[in-house]
Amino acid sequence: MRRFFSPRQLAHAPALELHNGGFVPYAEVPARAAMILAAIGGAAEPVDAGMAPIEAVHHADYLAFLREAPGLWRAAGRSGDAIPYAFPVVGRRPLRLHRIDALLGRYGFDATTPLTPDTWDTAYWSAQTALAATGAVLGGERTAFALCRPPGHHAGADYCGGYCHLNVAAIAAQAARDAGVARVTVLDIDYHHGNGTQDIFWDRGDVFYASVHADPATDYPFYWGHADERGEGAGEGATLNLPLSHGTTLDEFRRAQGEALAAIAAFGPGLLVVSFGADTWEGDPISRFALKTADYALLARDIAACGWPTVIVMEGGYAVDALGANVASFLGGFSPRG
Ligand code: SP5
Ligand code: ZN
Repeated sequence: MRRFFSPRQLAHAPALELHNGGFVPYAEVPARAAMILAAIGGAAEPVDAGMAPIEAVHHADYLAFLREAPGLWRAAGRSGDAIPYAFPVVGRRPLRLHRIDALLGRYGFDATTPLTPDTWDTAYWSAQTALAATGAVLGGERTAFALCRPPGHHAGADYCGGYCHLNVAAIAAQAARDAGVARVTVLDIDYHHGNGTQDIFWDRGDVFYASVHADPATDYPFYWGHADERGEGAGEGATLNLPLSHGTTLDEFRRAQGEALAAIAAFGPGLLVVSFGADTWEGDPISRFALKTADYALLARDIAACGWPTVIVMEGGYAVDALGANVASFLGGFSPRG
C-alpha cells in the first residue's frame, strides 16, 4: 500500500490544553506521527498540490485566520500558544473582528486546540498528505494511507477544534469529487464523532458521511453525532450516525461498522475515504472503548471486502506507545495476505 507523510507535519507542538478545569500536556503530540512512521516502515513525501483543493473546502477568511492568528497573539504581547476564551454562542452576526481574542472564539469551537506559529504549515502539509494519497487512488491504486497529523475531522469549513484545523478527510473527498468521482463516502471510525466532516457535507447528496463513535451524550464533541442527525435538503439521508456506549468491544463495533458499510453500499460510492482513529483502543488515555490491537485488522478486512477504492486518513489515537502497532494492524488488514 502506498503511504504518504511529510516531515513538516511534526512541527506543530502546543504545550498545554484545557482539560477538566486545568491545563494538562497537549495530547496530540508530534511523537504520534513518528511512532506510526516507524511502525509502517516509512512513507513517501507528498508533492505540493497548492491551496486550491484546500480552498475548495475551507473559507478564505478562516484560512487567513489560521495563518495570521499566532502573529496577532504575539503582537498583543502574549507569550505561549493562542487559546480562545470567549465564544459567540448568543446573537451571532457578521462582525468585522480585529482583536485576537474575538477572532479565536469566532473561528474555534473549543479551548483544547491551541494555535502556534507552526500550526498553519503543519496543517497544510497534513492536507497535502491526504491529497497525495487521494491522487494515488485516483491514479489506480486500490488503497493508500495518508499519515495525517494534525487530524482533521472536527474542523469545519470555517472553524477549528478537537486538535483539528484543516479537514483532511473532507479535502480528500472533495478532491475526488472535483476529479470526476460522482459519489464519494467518508466512513469515520475515530472514537469521536467527526462533527466537522458532517457539517461540511450536511446538505449535500453527493458525499455520504457515516460515523461509528462514542455517544455524544457522554463524550466530546457532545453537541453532534446523535443518531437522529441525518442531513438536510439534498443531503437528507446522506449522514448516518451510529453512537456506541463506553466499554464497546470488537463485536459491537464491528456490527455498527457493518451497518455503516451496508448503507454505504446502498449509496454506491466511487471512492471511500476512511477517517481512521486508533483512539478506540482499550488503553487510549482519553477514550473509553475496548478494541484490541488485532481487532483493527478484522475491521479493515470488512472494509477491504467491499472492494471500493479507498483512501485512509489518520485521525486520532493518543496511546503513543501502542499507536504504531494499532495502525500497522489496521493497514495490514487491507493487504491480501493481511
Ligand atoms: C481527532 C481527535 O481524536 N480529537 C479528539 C479531541 C478530544 N478533545 C476533548 C477531550 C479532551 C481530553 N484531554 C485530555 C488531555 C490529556 N493530556
Ligand atoms: Zn478521536
